[in-house]
Amino acid sequence: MPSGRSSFVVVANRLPVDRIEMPDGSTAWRRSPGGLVTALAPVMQRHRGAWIGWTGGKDEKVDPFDTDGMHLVPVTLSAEDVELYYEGFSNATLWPLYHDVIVPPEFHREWWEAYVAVNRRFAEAAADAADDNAVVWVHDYQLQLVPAMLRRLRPDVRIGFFLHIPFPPTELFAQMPWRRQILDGLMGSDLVGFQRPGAASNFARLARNRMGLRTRGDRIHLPDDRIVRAKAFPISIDVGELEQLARQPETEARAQEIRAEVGNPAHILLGVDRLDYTKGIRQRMRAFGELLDEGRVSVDDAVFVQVATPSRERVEQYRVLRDEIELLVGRINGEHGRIGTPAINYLHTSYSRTEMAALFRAADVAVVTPLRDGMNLVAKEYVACRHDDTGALVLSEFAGAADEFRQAFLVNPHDINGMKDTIVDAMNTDDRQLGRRMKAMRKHLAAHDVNVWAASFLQALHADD
Ligand code: ADQ
Repeated sequence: MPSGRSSFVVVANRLPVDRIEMPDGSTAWRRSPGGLVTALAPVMQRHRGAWIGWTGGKDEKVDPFDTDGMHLVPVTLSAEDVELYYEGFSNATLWPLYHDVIVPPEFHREWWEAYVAVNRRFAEAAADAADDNAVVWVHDYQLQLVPAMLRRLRPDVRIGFFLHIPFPPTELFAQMPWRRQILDGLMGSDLVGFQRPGAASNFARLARNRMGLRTRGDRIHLPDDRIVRAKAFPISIDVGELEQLARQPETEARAQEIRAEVGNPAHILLGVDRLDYTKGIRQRMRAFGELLDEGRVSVDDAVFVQVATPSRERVEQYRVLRDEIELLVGRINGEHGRIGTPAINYLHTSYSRTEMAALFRAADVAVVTPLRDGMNLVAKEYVACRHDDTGALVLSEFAGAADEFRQAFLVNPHDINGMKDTIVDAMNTDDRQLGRRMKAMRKHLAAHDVNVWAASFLQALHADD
């Protein structure tokens, strides 16, 4: 058995740091923004934790290093690994299959082989980093084979797996040529966490129907008497940190400036997404365009701000999507915009947390309309920033967040007419009613931040039943 080092090991596709180039040409690492690392950092610090992940570069060998009280262990990916394992199997096979085949998943044997090889590399790195009887927490769809591979190498460790994206119904999952291997991979875990209860039951149903296993409640019984539990643990954000940022006078000043820059309309509608076909950006733009066509809203009183972060630009479907959205936005602006007042302010860029908080403060209506989404943190970020109980959240019922935010203006993003009516409704609802809804959502969010999420997953992983 390898000599272990950390009693707590996180395994994720990416390390929780971004590379920054220093003026003298050297490289430094800065902690990435985002809730996952914020939630796990204290646990990591308490347990001399190790984090296994990729740096994001190609063919890059970086020695393990320590930062922020975490021991980081980089896994090297070759240019070919990036193309076959990451862009291919992870983002052009698994991502579309798990998101209800909005675009057709591609099945290629050489992508699968690279996925197996890279998963093995991560599992071996985890086996080397884990102390005797350590707890290992594996994250997301890129690493579904790691639990079983790791268990074979290190039967002593306790293994948790969390899937950040949806887990599809059995009829869709069954399309996967390597479905049995993926189920076997996940069954190496002691606990498999999902965003929504429906995903956990999809998984249990597959265990019964495809693997012939007995299930009872959230427990799946394996032939070797081991038990795998499958349960929902809805992820969240660092509510306190974001709310504090939103309360800063500079953030409020910037929010006012943004409002002025878009012409101080009565209503600012906001969309913030990675530019991904799962996010329903096109449907949302169409709905807003038709409202303008029909004269139900006008550029004098409503402006849409759509921030679309560049994403996965080497994957064909993402390039096609970007062209389609930009064509549609151009057409709507050509028909309805005026000099200095476009109907849609479209920004294909990434922003700092401060600018994001200012945008959330500036927006009267957040329009979050994914066709399918594991959770959707943008919905939670908007609610966290509305500390004065103002603002309306239009939210797709196909986002995990819809389970928690029942007081949002819920929509089916495939139903363009329904979405149009709901957007108009959200714009016209009176402040008292909006305040009641926002207060209820904020109360729920305050009691369910990302620390609660991490603690409840780890507690369940430690518990025997
Ligand atoms: P994503 O699909 O990336 O996450 P989401 O949950 O919305 O989706 O998180 C996106 C994050 O990026 C948010 O924190 C948002 O603020 C930030 N972001 C988006 N656009 C930005 C921009 N232009 N500039 C700066 N920041 C921007 C996956 C799953 C989700 C699940 C999360 C966490 O697809 O369903 O909620 O993981 O588990």
